[in-house]
Amino acid sequence: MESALTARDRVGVQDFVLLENYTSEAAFIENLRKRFKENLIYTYIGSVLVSVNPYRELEIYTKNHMERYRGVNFYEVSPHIYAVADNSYRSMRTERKDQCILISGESGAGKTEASKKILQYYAVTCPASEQVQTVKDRLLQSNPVLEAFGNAKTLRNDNSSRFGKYMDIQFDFKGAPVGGHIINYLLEKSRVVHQNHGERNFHIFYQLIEGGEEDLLRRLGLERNPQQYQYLVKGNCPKVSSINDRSDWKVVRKALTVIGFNEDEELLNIIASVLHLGNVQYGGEEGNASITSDTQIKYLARLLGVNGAVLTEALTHKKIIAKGEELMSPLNLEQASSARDALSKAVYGRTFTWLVNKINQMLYIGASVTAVGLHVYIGIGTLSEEFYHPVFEQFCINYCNEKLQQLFIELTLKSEQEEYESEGITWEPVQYFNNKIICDLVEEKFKGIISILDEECLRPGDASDFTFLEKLEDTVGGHPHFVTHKLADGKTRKVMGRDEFRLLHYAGEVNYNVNGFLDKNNDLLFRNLKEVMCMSENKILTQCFDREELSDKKRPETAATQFKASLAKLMEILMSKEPSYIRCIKPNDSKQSGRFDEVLIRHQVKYLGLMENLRVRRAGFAYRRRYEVFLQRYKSLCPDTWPNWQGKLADGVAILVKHLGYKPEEYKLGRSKIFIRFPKTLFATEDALETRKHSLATKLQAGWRGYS
Ligand code: AD9
Ligand code: MG
Repeated sequence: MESALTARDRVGVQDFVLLENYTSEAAFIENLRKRFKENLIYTYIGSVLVSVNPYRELEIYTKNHMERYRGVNFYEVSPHIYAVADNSYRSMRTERKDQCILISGESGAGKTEASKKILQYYAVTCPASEQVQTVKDRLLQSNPVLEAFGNAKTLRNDNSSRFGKYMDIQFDFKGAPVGGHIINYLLEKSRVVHQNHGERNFHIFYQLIEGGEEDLLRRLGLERNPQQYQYLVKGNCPKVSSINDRSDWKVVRKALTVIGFNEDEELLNIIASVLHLGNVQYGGEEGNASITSDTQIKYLARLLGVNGAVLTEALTHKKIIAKGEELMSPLNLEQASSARDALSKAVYGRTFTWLVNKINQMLYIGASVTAVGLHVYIGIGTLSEEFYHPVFEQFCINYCNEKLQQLFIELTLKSEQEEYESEGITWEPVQYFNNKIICDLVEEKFKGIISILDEECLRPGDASDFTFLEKLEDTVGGHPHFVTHKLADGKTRKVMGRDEFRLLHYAGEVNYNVNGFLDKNNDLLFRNLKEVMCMSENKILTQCFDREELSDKKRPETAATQFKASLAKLMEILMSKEPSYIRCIKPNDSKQSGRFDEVLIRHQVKYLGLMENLRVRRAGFAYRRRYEVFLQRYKSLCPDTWPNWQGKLADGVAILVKHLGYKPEEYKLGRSKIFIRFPKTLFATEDALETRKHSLATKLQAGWRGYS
């Protein structure tokens, strides 16, 4: 097939493996920059897609573009996310093997947008029947709903996903999407009660206040002014220029209908309750908190379907069981506020999980249908620490990134090795940094950071964030990837705080402040607050707060341990699939189009492990292509293979490369592919092709018709 590439598509190299100076980071970044200036935001590293956020709408996502990428090979058209989507889809259909697409990158790099483009591609290009159309619609509509409840405006991204997401789409034997499933990870619940300056709470609160109909707001007891709500004023940022809360509200309402929701009323009651809870104020004596006004309690009692007096008591007292007897012990002001906030976080967090489960029920296809799956995992967050001190959540996120990097290393190396083996080519081992040592430091049983944290969380008595830090120093102090202010000779490292520890991640160093680690890991909700919620008449909350939880004598698992377990499960799922990768890069911190901030980009290239990836990919052969594709493209350069080679493909390629003057050390012939070691060999062949085309065109212009 003739190449559909234009001269503009060829700015720089469209696959980094073709970079002459492939170990040079400067050359790598220069290639990205050149292409970015031409709005060529996509570039490959072999089969990995690197994407730079353009921060402007490009005309590259039209239906025509979708058509252009259907059924074509990577090299025939310019790099595009549709090529990745199409390739995974085709491999799934032809090889009947589960695929997964892993999308990673820092906050604002374009992960969510990338996943939407993939979904849209399938929605448009996959076959559909009426029933399938419903699944497609629901899949597409699950996005605005999840974004309303799980996304928020942060300093880095006006629409930042504050949770990790794993989405699974199932296809039937005809290749039509017939079902789906979503798993959510690590919602940033603390945002419900606190936001940094310039940031907002989750979108849904503002959408409801700005867009909610008059009657609805009256019923919920809400005012049309976000500034009235304690949970919405912390970041001092009620409006965002790129967001229209009012029209988004309409979109979300419609999406809920398409998905097939009928618990709207209960859901909105919960959202309003969280706002009312935030306005519950405490007064009274220092050691004995009382609620200053019962306005909120009245609304809460009605909206949550609980008894107001019982709720009031639970918000000001703690139930303790001493010698088999239940006692109510009063809370002081600080304890009461944090009990209230814990309740808000629990209610919101569990409602979010309920929402995901509800969407899953609507996407469920029934166990009887056999289907192959395509999975999209969208990684969470970032390693950087420019804007705030990394805390517990960041620790979890970076741990997740370490695990994903490990998966990436294992799978990339594995697939390289497998390809060489299946092609009958000798495997050449590649040196690389294996970050397993860091994963172990975090997750190892008994000795890892999570185990030590859990131990401190369970220890009664004087356990605190500081004793946790001390234990860390005692246990992992000598680990090559762990650092604190203490030096081996007993002196102090001045650049580090006494409440911090530093981890040397594969991508760079991060200092974590231990403040709040124990509380967040415990994620405790006082028993009497749980009891109140278990008595709720709100249909959603009865599913979120299970009475069994109260009778369970065992301590609930800590947040970090739960996360570790869900990550392990995720890794297991991903390991069994054929992976594709999309690595997203954010070009600048000001969300501007056209600005290429080299320092920021270099940092991301490093922590995404792109140079390492390129090195692995190039360690053996820069370039490989199936015989038929290679022959088709270059056969005109050799009289023996032109116009049609009749013999075996491998023989044709052997004759062709001999004619082109390839030296034996420059290439190898496998079972179905040719492997070329250096890009310059291929470039020379490409040049020969160009020259030939050019001379042919000149001859044609001169009226010469014959050709031999
Ligand atoms: V976060 O970790 O959830 O905070 P993401 O998901 O990586 O982050 P997102 O996809 O939300 O980032 O992209 C941020 C913004 O960049 C979007 O709201 C768009 O305005 C912009 N963006 C991202 N990708 C594209 C694109 N392909 N074309 C145009 C884009 N704009
Ligand atoms: Mg996102």
